[in-house]
Amino acid sequence: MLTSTRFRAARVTAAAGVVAAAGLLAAACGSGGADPGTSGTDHSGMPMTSAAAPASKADGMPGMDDMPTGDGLAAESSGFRFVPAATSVPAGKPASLSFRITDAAGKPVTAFEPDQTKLMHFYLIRSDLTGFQHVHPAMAADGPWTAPLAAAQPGAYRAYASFTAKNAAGKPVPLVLSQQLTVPGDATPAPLPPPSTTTQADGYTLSLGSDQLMSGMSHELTVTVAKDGKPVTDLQPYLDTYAHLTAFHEGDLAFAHLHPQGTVNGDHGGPALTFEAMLPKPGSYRLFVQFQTGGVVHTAPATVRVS
Ligand SMILES: [Cu+2]
Repeated sequence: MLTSTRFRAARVTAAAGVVAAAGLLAAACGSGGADPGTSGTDHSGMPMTSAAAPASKADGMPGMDDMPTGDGLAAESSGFRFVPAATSVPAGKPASLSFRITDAAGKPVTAFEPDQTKLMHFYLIRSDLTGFQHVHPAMAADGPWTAPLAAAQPGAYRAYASFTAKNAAGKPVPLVLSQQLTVPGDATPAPLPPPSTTTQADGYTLSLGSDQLMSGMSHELTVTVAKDGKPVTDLQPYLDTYAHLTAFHEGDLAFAHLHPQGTVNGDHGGPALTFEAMLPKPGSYRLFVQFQTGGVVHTAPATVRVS
């Protein structure tokens, strides 16, 4: 565990920028546990897997072969680059982050295809796997996107843009790209909660299938939703599914998006939701299960261990 004193050594300011933060955090690396240290390190990438690209699109998808990274840690892939307009957002109040997706020529991309009903999915996670946000930015006609962010606590974050852009040949290219983002101030790290097969959100209890997950292998992961001890059967469609599941790998913040199986049919989802889980590397992941009832989106976090 990292002490708060050591973590404060990583106090970051907008002026210091993410480069300094990365160095300090990397220097604090190696103490294991919930150490947020390696979040600043860059990654050379993993083979493309269905965990980071929409599985439904990966099937027979032209152009998938040349995708160099599948863990969402690269800022650039297949000629597309995620370019935030700022490296920090202020702490403790709602903020917006502007960014562009640029092509190989550095020009803003404006041709996108919807995935799960949205042209752009944007995620934020702090290095200790807290502070999760999932929002849907709006694009101006000439390319810039604006992500509306809720108030964030200080710390070193990673911001992910998940989208399907059309390349010069008009072919859709599904990508997850990310960059570091700083929220200035004294950061207090939270230890990663231990693995658990149950979690709560807004009065709902979610039970996770207890099968041992193994890295690099596809598993069925079942999440069962109950309220007051009774199975829930009134889940509403959310982004064309009954649940949306995002996962982040402890340490490097590698990204994985797990896809629910089955189709949506009215406000009758639940109680069991089945995902195709393909988590590319061993270690701990923090999962964020999002589902909707009564017009409200609920977010339930859980830690899972992958061997
Ligand atoms: Cu989304």
